[in-house]
Amino acid sequence: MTKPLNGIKIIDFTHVQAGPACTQMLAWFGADVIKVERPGSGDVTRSQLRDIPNVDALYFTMLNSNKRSLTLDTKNQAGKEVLEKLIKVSDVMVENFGPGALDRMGFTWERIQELNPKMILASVKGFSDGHHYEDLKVYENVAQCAGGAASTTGWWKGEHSEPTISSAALGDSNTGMHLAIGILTAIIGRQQTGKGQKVAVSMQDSVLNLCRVKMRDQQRLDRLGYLEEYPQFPHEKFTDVVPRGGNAGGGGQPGWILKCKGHETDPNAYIYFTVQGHAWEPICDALGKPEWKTDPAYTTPKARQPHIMDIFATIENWLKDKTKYEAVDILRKFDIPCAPVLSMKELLNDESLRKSGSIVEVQHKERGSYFTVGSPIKFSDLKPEITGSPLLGEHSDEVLAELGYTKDQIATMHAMKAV
Ligand code: CAO
Repeated sequence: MTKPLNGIKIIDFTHVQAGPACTQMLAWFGADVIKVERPGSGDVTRSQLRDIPNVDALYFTMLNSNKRSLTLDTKNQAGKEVLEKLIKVSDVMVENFGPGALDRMGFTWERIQELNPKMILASVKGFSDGHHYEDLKVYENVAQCAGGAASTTGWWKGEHSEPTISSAALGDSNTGMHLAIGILTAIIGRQQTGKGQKVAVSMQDSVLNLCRVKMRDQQRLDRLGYLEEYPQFPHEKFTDVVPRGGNAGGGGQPGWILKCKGHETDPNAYIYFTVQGHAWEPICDALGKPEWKTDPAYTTPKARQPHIMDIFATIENWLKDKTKYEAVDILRKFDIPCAPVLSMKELLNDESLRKSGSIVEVQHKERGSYFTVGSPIKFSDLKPEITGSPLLGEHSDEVLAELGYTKDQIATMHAMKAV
């Protein structure tokens, strides 16, 4: 099957998670992604958090499927020449090195344009160019703190009321997804102008883009002095900054995580329950509380908010003899927005996710089979086929031959440790 990005050649000069997540997605959609890695060691995630000795870690395999691997020492003259040749024949170069690393290697944006004016250079950095922290190296959790997620996530009182990190990769994979949108936009732009351009995404900006409802709330708080949908309202005092809202999160509808049968022994025996305004009557019906439909203390969101935690406690009481699955099966009949809290084990074994291709089993030359995420984007005319990640340097000779190097020249480069 031809894929929409067939014919797009990408130099994948990325490592860890943010950059690799971006290029992996483009590879799923048909791009020829050549991962350029340092000879001998490669992407640091190959050896991080290994579960099998001397075999590429899942950290690597789950971010680098559908790619080819070329080892290249780009600080060595022969290695630099290979990269130059590759730049001349490629469409996109993606990198997420520390600030200035590409320039220090000799591949400034000016030099790249000289080599190939059609080249799209896509970069991830912790902070945007010109930002007062532009020199900082950044990992996931640092970005979550810098982008507003940590200050607005977690509990606002009690023993664990400090800013909190989400396990979702808001800084890494999320930035990679933003970069993928930027690259595709630049490819379409190039069809109009014939010219490449530089696409830059910062991790701070990408986190902030996902935290926009909290920026909304800051401005509402500045004006009003309170936030009516937060659990602090109306009994507690607001300060001048958006507070952490516990499990209310950022939604406009009051909601909470509620205990179900078995929560004493199962850490995930919970559902998320949303009290959506117009679903109030069905909620009363589902809970067997028809009197709430006419009681003025319950009929409007404003009337419910002062005792919303008591309402959640009543719902928890209703849930105590139901598993999370039983509860959702009842509530779904009443059109109430809710879901079970699912563990990674449950997700890995979820038949629907396997069927839709959101979780796939792939083969790896040394590891055997493993599970990885498939495309979360579904198309009517494209079915991405997910393949195992490449071994370090698996495609070096193949890529060098495509660039016109002879067998002898390739052997010399190996001897010089340039590849
Ligand atoms: N051949 C030769 N040298 C290579 C090479 C290759 N194939 N690949 C990388 N290098 C060199 C770089 O040129 C750089 O050298 P100098 O510092 O001497 O110029 C060196 O390796 C280290 O690169 P780095 O700064 O990117 O690596 P680090 O481990 O110190 O930092 C990270 C890692 C992620 C903090 C940093 O890359 C970063 O801030 N990146 C931008 C933000 C980002 O993407 N972070 C998220 C990563 S996902 O969690």
